[in-house]
Amino acid sequence: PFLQNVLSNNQFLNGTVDTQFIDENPDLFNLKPVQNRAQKLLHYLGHVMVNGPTTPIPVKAKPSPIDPVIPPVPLGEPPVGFRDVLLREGPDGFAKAVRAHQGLLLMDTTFRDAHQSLLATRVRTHDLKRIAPFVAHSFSNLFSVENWGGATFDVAMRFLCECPWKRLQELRALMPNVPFQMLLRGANAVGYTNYPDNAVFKFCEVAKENGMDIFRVFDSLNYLPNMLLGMEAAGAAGGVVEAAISYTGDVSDPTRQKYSLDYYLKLADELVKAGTHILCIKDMAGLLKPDSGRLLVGALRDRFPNVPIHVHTHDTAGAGVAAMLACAEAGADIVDVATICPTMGHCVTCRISLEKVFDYSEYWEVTRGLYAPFDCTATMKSGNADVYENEIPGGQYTNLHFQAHSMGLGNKFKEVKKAYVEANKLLGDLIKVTPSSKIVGDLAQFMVQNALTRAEVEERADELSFPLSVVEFLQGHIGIPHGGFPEPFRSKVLKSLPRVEGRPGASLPPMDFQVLEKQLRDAHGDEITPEDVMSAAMYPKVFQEFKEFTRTFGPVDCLDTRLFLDGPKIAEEFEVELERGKTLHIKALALGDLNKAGQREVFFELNGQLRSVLVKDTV
Ligand code: 3PY
Ligand code: ZN
Repeated sequence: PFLQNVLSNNQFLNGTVDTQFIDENPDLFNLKPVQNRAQKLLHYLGHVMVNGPTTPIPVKAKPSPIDPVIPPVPLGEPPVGFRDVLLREGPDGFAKAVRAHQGLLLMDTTFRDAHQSLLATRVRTHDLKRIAPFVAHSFSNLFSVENWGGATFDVAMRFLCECPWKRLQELRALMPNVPFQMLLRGANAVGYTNYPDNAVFKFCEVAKENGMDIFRVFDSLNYLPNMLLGMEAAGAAGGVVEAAISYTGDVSDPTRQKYSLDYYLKLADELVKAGTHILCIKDMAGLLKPDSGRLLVGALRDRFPNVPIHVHTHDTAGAGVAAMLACAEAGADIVDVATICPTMGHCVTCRISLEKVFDYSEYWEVTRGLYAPFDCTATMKSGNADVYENEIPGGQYTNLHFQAHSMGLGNKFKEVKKAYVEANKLLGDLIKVTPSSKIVGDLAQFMVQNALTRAEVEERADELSFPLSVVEFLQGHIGIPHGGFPEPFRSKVLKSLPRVEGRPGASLPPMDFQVLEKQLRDAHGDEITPEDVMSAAMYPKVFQEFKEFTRTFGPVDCLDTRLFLDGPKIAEEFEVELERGKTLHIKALALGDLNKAGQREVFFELNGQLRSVLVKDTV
């Protein structure tokens, strides 16, 4: 009868009970842990004011001082969208409706891949949430919004100190009408290595429960058994399966036929046979030239008249829009666009209001300014057609550029790109996308650091200490590349090291989620959710650090991005909404002198009361 604890139970508070009452009412001690979120956030802000941001900053630039304007959104529910079709008809009916739709459909990648490539994946849930209702109301006829998976899962916890699941839940509530799409790295789920099969299945199940709709499944080597595993996992969870063929080389170049039209068509046959709802060409490096797109998509269209075709590209060399329009003419049903790449405005054929696109672009243009410390344009001033030669995928292209830049060597990037080409040849000309792209990149950096040419690496392969990722790749840890492993290079590197036969996940023991959950409860208390268990399953160490960070610094995802990255200025007043109806009013007052213990006291006004925090000065 009593659902109140000792702090709220009237009978208990009035003292009209004896001790037997306590035994009979265990709810009395159902006490929530003390919530001192406000003090924790002050601690965080003080820390940033004294020591600078907690997240590594690749560029010496400050977040812009200009605040984004959120365009107005009408009251009431957003209009009906494709998600309503999906909920009504299920994945098969949804795919039919997409194929039957007259005119080109768009997926907006602004919430995931675009900022993964241009802003080092750093866009926070805070800024996504603010514009989400506008997207739901203004772009209700989108095929989907890609807002999850890929690198976002790891980066959310590691660098943004926020929960990736919470992002999904909050966006779902704000955008009920537009399908959500995620990037699933096949048997690597949202990580960089193969996971046990049951982890991939469970991950998809929990993602679907949290509101994910469409799973774009790829494998970094286009290794069919890995792709099929990811597709099965997404399908078993009740998701829409979008099998994605990663594209490399150039189908229209007769001199480059390792990845020929025939290769892509045969792979597509297998994926369609396996029942994919949608077929995707994933051009992660922006290599698909208009003519090649026309050839490839045209051939797929003829072969699979009933399967929706979706094309993804990048604009590294500046030919993205032309390629997408060529693919659309050749029969693609859906193409990917973004507003922080200049492509959405170009695809005006898609019954999307130009005026709304302007408002959307303006929001992102200003919001992008907040992420200046991560903006690739700080160091990369233009597109570069050299991507046709080095084939580096979008996210990695900007990453490697940042790395070379931070070494302070302007020419280093050029050198790394050249080494990347050579490393790729050494490894047998791979498809390059996470994680195979990282393996090629690691080998390239190894070659640059040790001033080794390809011939030297080949010759001395049995004596060099290669990066672990390269050795594990050759052992077969992520699958088997098209055309097999390079010999005699592989044998020289591996010598007697064990080789994985076939699909790596098949030989991994299943993960015990009950044991994992118990370990997490022991370490972090009883508030562990099924979503937390999956975070820990994917990234045990990152999750552990994220929980420890939150225990110290509180829900930093509630802070505005400028405050999160740069902290407040002295005398700055601002508000932090912890949850609906619970807002903190904070003013930064002063920064104390360094004390003998190497600390500074930072003074704030919190809801009209003086508060201070002691912060160790580590600068
Ligand atoms: C990822 O795996 O994160 C990608 O975006 C690949 O293109
Ligand atoms: Zn991409």
